[in-house]
Amino acid sequence: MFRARPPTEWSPAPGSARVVMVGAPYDSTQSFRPGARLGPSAIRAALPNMEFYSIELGMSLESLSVGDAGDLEPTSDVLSAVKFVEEAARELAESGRVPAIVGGEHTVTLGAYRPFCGSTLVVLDAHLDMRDEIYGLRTSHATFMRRLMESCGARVIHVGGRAFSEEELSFARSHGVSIYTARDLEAAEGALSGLADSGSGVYVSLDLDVADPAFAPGVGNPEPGGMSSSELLRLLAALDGAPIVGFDVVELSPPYDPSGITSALAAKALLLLAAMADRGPGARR
Ligand SMILES: [Mn+2]
Repeated sequence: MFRARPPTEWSPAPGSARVVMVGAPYDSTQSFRPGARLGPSAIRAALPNMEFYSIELGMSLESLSVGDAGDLEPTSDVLSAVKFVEEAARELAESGRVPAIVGGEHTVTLGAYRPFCGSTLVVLDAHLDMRDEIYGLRTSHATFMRRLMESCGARVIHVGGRAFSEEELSFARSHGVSIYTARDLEAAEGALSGLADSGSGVYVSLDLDVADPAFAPGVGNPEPGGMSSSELLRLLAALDGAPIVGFDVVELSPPYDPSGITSALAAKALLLLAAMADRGPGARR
């Protein structure tokens, strides 16, 4: 059993739920604005205050059961953080659950996705995070996608991007990443919608900075020119019916979210993803 702090009270015990959230309170490689380690607490504070109805799915989510396994053991060592997340995700997957990893910086996806190597990886993010190295680190929030693709050979669909370096673009192109930028949301919706018919599992990684900073100011690396919260929820809902095997919601930085709008968006997105994962494939509205 992975080591975690005691769960909070908002949801049923992990015992009965198919989707189980795990807090990954790490941000030690953050290069700009720290604070993502406080993300899990902020999402937990927002969750019970959200209305449990989804206009995107056209259904009430009141019967949705999401377990909460608490937060993983704290560490400032990035490789340990990735390992802790991988252990938790693997254990949940092996017991037939859908892990919902709540970050924490985006690096946690490196561990969260590993049990699902071979699944289609849908990443919603302003950034590619495919540098080979940054500030002397080979495993960081800005390089983890490259490490992931090197070790897992994932089929990646990248949505909402708008901040790329030449190095990253060249790596992405040579590795067959499907890129739908912040200007290509309609095409992205079609691609995500098509995953309902995919045979393999789908893992979804949501970096909240994919939304415009006007809608999600509380992130580590805000990047103007992103989608609205409404557009984000609509895009996520295009995954309804896809075989979602796991997902994460990352980069929420509560110190930069004084009004709480970013944590509200994070909680809403988490509920939507959990509802679709809980319904499973073939449940399209
Ligand atoms: Mn990002």
